[in-house]
Amino acid sequence: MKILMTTLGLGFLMFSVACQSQSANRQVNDAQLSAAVKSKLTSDTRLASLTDLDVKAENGKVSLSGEAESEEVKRLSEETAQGVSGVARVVNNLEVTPKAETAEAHFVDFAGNPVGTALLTEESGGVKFHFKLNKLPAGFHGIHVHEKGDCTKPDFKSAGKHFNPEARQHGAANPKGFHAGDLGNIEVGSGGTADLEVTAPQLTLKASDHSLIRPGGTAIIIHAGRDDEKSDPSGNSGNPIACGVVDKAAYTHTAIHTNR
Ligand SMILES: [Cu+2]
Repeated sequence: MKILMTTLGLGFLMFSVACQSQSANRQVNDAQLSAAVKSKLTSDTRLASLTDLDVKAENGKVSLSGEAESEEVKRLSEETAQGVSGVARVVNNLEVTPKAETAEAHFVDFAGNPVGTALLTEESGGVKFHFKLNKLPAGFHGIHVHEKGDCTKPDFKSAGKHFNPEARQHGAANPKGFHAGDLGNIEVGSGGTADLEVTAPQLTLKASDHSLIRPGGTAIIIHAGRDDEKSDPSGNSGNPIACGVVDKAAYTHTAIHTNR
Protein backbone atom coordinates (compact mmCIF):
# COMPACT_ATOMS: atom_id res chain seq x y z
CA MET A 1 0.00 0.00 0.00
CA LYS A 2 2.77 2.38 0.98
CA ILE A 3 4.62 1.61 -2.22
CA LEU A 4 1.48 2.28 -4.24
CA MET A 5 0.99 5.64 -2.47
CA THR A 6 4.61 6.57 -3.11
CA THR A 7 4.33 5.58 -6.74
CA LEU A 8 1.13 7.57 -7.12
CA GLY A 9 2.74 10.54 -5.35
CA LEU A 10 5.81 10.37 -7.52
CA GLY A 11 3.64 10.05 -10.60
CA PHE A 12 1.64 13.10 -9.60
CA LEU A 13 4.81 15.04 -8.95
CA MET A 14 6.20 14.15 -12.38
CA PHE A 15 2.87 14.96 -13.96
CA SER A 16 2.75 18.41 -12.37
CA VAL A 17 6.39 19.13 -13.25
CA ALA A 18 5.60 18.14 -16.84
CA CYS A 19 2.54 20.41 -16.83
CA GLN A 20 4.53 23.32 -15.47
CA SER A 21 7.27 23.00 -18.04
CA GLN A 22 4.68 22.58 -20.76
CA SER A 23 2.97 25.81 -19.71
CA ALA A 24 6.35 27.57 -19.46
CA ASN A 25 7.11 26.39 -23.00
CA ARG A 26 3.76 27.58 -24.14
CA GLN A 27 4.39 31.03 -22.66
CA VAL A 28 7.73 31.21 -24.47
CA ASN A 29 6.10 30.08 -27.70
CA ASP A 30 3.27 32.61 -27.27
CA ALA A 31 5.78 35.41 -26.75
CA GLN A 32 7.80 34.31 -29.78
CA LEU A 33 4.71 34.03 -31.92
CA SER A 34 3.35 37.46 -30.98
CA ALA A 35 6.80 38.99 -31.59
CA ALA A 36 7.03 37.26 -34.98
CA VAL A 37 3.57 38.50 -36.02
CA LYS A 38 4.27 42.02 -34.80
CA SER A 39 7.55 42.19 -36.65
CA LYS A 40 5.92 40.91 -39.84
CA LEU A 41 3.14 43.51 -39.62
CA THR A 42 5.40 46.44 -38.78
CA SER A 43 7.86 45.66 -41.56
CA ASP A 44 5.17 45.54 -44.25
CA THR A 45 5.09 48.93 -46.00
CA ARG A 46 1.45 48.42 -47.04
CA LEU A 47 0.59 48.43 -43.34
CA ALA A 48 2.65 51.50 -42.43
CA SER A 49 -0.46 53.33 -41.24
CA LEU A 50 -1.16 50.83 -38.43
CA THR A 51 -0.95 52.59 -35.08
CA ASP A 52 -0.95 51.43 -31.44
CA LEU A 53 -0.51 47.88 -32.68
CA ASP A 54 -0.70 45.24 -29.99
CA VAL A 55 -0.36 41.53 -30.73
CA LYS A 56 -1.25 38.82 -28.23
CA ALA A 57 -0.81 35.10 -28.82
CA GLU A 58 -2.29 32.18 -26.94
CA ASN A 59 -1.87 28.61 -28.17
CA GLY A 60 -1.57 29.69 -31.76
CA LYS A 61 -4.52 32.07 -31.50
CA VAL A 62 -3.31 35.58 -32.30
CA SER A 63 -5.27 38.72 -31.40
CA LEU A 64 -4.57 42.01 -33.17
CA SER A 65 -5.58 45.33 -31.69
CA GLY A 66 -4.80 48.93 -32.59
CA GLU A 67 -5.92 51.30 -35.32
CA ALA A 68 -6.02 50.72 -39.06
CA GLU A 69 -6.53 53.53 -41.55
CA SER A 70 -9.00 51.59 -43.71
CA GLU A 71 -10.92 48.32 -44.01
CA GLU A 72 -8.33 47.27 -46.59
CA VAL A 73 -5.44 47.76 -44.14
CA LYS A 74 -7.44 45.85 -41.52
CA ARG A 75 -7.99 42.95 -43.92
CA LEU A 76 -4.38 42.91 -45.13
CA SER A 77 -3.13 42.89 -41.53
CA GLU A 78 -5.23 39.84 -40.77
CA GLU A 79 -4.08 38.09 -43.93
CA THR A 80 -0.43 38.87 -43.16
CA ALA A 81 -0.72 37.64 -39.58
CA GLN A 82 -2.42 34.48 -40.80
CA GLY A 83 0.61 33.80 -43.02
CA VAL A 84 3.07 33.67 -40.12
CA SER A 85 4.11 30.11 -39.31
CA GLY A 86 2.55 28.82 -36.09
CA VAL A 87 -0.53 31.03 -36.33
CA ALA A 88 -3.65 28.88 -36.14
CA ARG A 89 -6.26 31.62 -35.96
CA VAL A 90 -6.36 35.43 -36.04
CA VAL A 91 -8.79 37.47 -33.96
CA ASN A 92 -8.96 40.83 -35.72
CA ASN A 93 -9.83 43.56 -33.23
CA LEU A 94 -8.26 46.36 -35.28
CA GLU A 95 -10.34 49.51 -35.24
CA VAL A 96 -10.79 51.35 -38.53
CA THR A 97 -10.16 55.08 -38.02
CA PRO A 98 -9.75 56.94 -41.31
CA LYS A 99 -7.04 59.58 -41.22
CA ALA A 100 -8.07 63.09 -42.17
CA GLU A 101 -6.79 64.55 -45.41
CA THR A 102 -4.11 67.01 -44.46
CA ALA A 103 -1.47 69.18 -46.04
CA GLU A 104 0.96 71.72 -44.75
CA ALA A 105 2.76 74.85 -45.82
CA HIS A 106 6.03 76.21 -44.48
CA PHE A 107 6.35 79.96 -44.86
CA VAL A 108 9.50 81.85 -45.73
CA ASP A 109 10.08 85.58 -45.93
CA PHE A 110 11.68 87.41 -48.86
CA ALA A 111 15.14 86.37 -47.62
CA GLY A 112 14.17 82.73 -47.24
CA ASN A 113 13.99 82.74 -43.42
CA PRO A 114 11.32 80.41 -41.99
CA VAL A 115 8.43 82.39 -40.48
CA GLY A 116 5.95 79.68 -39.54
CA THR A 117 3.65 76.97 -40.75
CA ALA A 118 0.08 76.23 -41.75
CA LEU A 119 -1.55 72.88 -41.14
CA LEU A 120 -4.46 72.24 -43.50
CA THR A 121 -7.17 69.74 -42.62
CA GLU A 122 -10.13 68.66 -44.74
CA GLU A 123 -13.34 69.15 -42.77
CA SER A 124 -17.01 68.95 -43.65
CA GLY A 125 -17.18 72.75 -43.87
CA GLY A 126 -14.11 73.17 -46.10
CA VAL A 127 -10.38 73.32 -45.48
CA LYS A 128 -9.29 74.43 -42.03
CA PHE A 129 -5.99 76.34 -41.92
CA HIS A 130 -4.14 76.40 -38.62
CA PHE A 131 -1.49 79.10 -38.81
CA LYS A 132 1.45 79.31 -36.44
CA LEU A 133 3.50 82.27 -37.53
CA ASN A 134 6.43 84.17 -36.16
CA LYS A 135 8.90 86.93 -37.01
CA LEU A 136 6.25 88.89 -38.91
CA PRO A 137 5.39 92.58 -38.59
CA ALA A 138 2.61 93.21 -36.04
CA GLY A 139 -0.83 94.11 -37.36
CA PHE A 140 -3.30 92.85 -39.95
CA HIS A 141 -2.16 91.12 -43.09
CA GLY A 142 -4.16 89.93 -46.06
CA ILE A 143 -3.70 86.23 -46.66
CA HIS A 144 -4.68 84.26 -49.74
CA VAL A 145 -4.17 81.01 -51.55
CA HIS A 146 -2.46 81.76 -54.86
CA GLU A 147 -2.78 79.65 -57.98
CA LYS A 148 0.79 78.29 -58.33
CA GLY A 149 2.91 76.31 -55.90
CA ASP A 150 6.00 78.44 -56.48
CA CYS A 151 7.48 80.73 -53.83
CA THR A 152 10.45 82.15 -55.72
CA LYS A 153 12.14 84.87 -53.66
CA PRO A 154 12.14 87.74 -53.12
CA ASP A 155 8.74 88.97 -54.39
CA PHE A 156 6.85 85.65 -54.70
CA LYS A 157 5.23 86.83 -57.96
CA SER A 158 5.85 83.27 -59.17
CA ALA A 159 2.80 82.18 -57.12
CA GLY A 160 0.57 83.95 -59.64
CA LYS A 161 -2.88 85.35 -58.93
CA HIS A 162 -5.35 84.29 -56.29
CA PHE A 163 -6.70 80.77 -56.61
CA ASN A 164 -10.03 81.50 -58.27
CA PRO A 165 -11.66 78.44 -59.88
CA GLU A 166 -15.04 80.21 -60.17
CA ALA A 167 -13.67 83.31 -61.93
CA ARG A 168 -15.16 85.65 -59.33
CA GLN A 169 -13.84 88.95 -57.98
CA HIS A 170 -11.83 89.45 -54.82
CA GLY A 171 -13.18 89.74 -51.31
CA ALA A 172 -16.06 88.59 -49.17
CA ALA A 173 -17.45 92.17 -49.11
CA ASN A 174 -17.42 92.39 -52.92
CA PRO A 175 -20.85 91.70 -54.50
CA LYS A 176 -19.06 89.79 -57.25
CA GLY A 177 -16.85 88.02 -54.72
CA PHE A 178 -15.13 86.06 -53.64
CA HIS A 179 -12.08 84.08 -54.70
CA ALA A 180 -12.09 80.55 -53.30
CA GLY A 181 -8.52 81.32 -52.13
CA ASP A 182 -9.48 84.46 -50.17
CA LEU A 183 -8.67 83.81 -46.54
CA GLY A 184 -9.27 87.36 -45.27
CA ASN A 185 -6.82 88.76 -42.74
CA ILE A 186 -4.65 87.45 -39.99
CA GLU A 187 -3.62 89.54 -37.03
CA VAL A 188 -0.01 89.28 -35.92
CA GLY A 189 0.63 90.27 -32.31
CA SER A 190 3.22 92.70 -30.99
CA GLY A 191 5.67 89.82 -30.53
CA GLY A 192 5.48 89.09 -34.24
CA THR A 193 3.57 85.84 -33.74
CA ALA A 194 0.11 84.57 -34.58
CA ASP A 195 -1.66 81.32 -33.79
CA LEU A 196 -5.07 81.15 -35.39
CA GLU A 197 -7.45 79.07 -37.47
CA VAL A 198 -9.32 80.03 -40.62
CA THR A 199 -11.75 77.80 -42.51
CA ALA A 200 -12.21 78.29 -46.26
CA PRO A 201 -15.59 76.84 -47.28
CA GLN A 202 -14.88 76.67 -51.01
CA LEU A 203 -11.60 74.78 -50.83
CA THR A 204 -10.81 71.10 -50.62
CA LEU A 205 -7.78 68.83 -50.52
CA LYS A 206 -9.65 66.12 -52.42
CA ALA A 207 -9.69 65.77 -56.18
CA SER A 208 -11.81 68.66 -57.51
CA ASP A 209 -11.41 71.89 -59.49
CA HIS A 210 -11.47 73.58 -56.06
CA SER A 211 -8.62 71.43 -54.75
CA LEU A 212 -5.44 72.96 -53.38
CA ILE A 213 -3.68 69.84 -54.59
CA ARG A 214 -3.50 70.44 -58.32
CA PRO A 215 -0.98 70.25 -61.18
CA GLY A 216 1.50 73.05 -60.56
CA GLY A 217 0.38 73.29 -56.95
CA THR A 218 -0.85 76.22 -54.87
CA ALA A 219 0.79 78.54 -52.36
CA ILE A 220 -0.35 80.67 -49.44
CA ILE A 221 0.83 84.27 -49.43
CA ILE A 222 0.84 86.72 -46.56
CA HIS A 223 0.77 90.36 -47.66
CA ALA A 224 2.30 93.49 -46.09
CA GLY A 225 -1.01 95.24 -45.43
CA ARG A 226 -4.59 94.69 -44.44
CA ASP A 227 -6.98 93.22 -47.00
CA ASP A 228 -10.07 95.47 -47.43
CA GLU A 229 -11.92 92.34 -48.62
CA LYS A 230 -13.52 94.12 -51.55
CA SER A 231 -10.94 95.68 -53.93
CA ASP A 232 -10.26 93.45 -56.89
CA PRO A 233 -7.91 91.65 -57.39
CA SER A 234 -6.05 91.63 -54.06
CA GLY A 235 -7.85 93.81 -51.49
CA ASN A 236 -5.16 96.52 -51.58
CA SER A 237 -3.15 94.36 -49.26
CA GLY A 238 0.27 95.37 -50.56
CA ASN A 239 3.25 93.28 -51.50
CA PRO A 240 3.71 89.66 -50.48
CA ILE A 241 5.94 89.32 -47.41
CA ALA A 242 5.81 85.57 -46.86
CA CYS A 243 4.97 82.54 -48.97
CA GLY A 244 4.47 78.83 -48.35
CA VAL A 245 3.80 76.09 -50.91
CA VAL A 246 0.89 73.81 -50.02
CA ASP A 247 2.40 70.37 -49.62
CA LYS A 248 0.41 67.21 -49.07
CA ALA A 249 3.27 65.56 -47.21
CA ALA A 250 2.28 63.35 -44.31
CA TYR A 251 1.49 65.59 -41.41
CA THR A 252 3.66 65.08 -38.37
CA HIS A 253 3.12 66.73 -35.04
CA THR A 254 6.71 67.90 -34.95
CA ALA A 255 6.27 69.70 -38.25
CA ILE A 256 3.76 72.14 -36.88
CA HIS A 257 5.59 72.77 -33.62
CA THR A 258 9.03 73.29 -35.07
CA ASN A 259 9.45 75.75 -37.86
CA ARG A 260 11.43 73.89 -40.46
CU1 LIG B 1 -2.48 87.31 -52.13
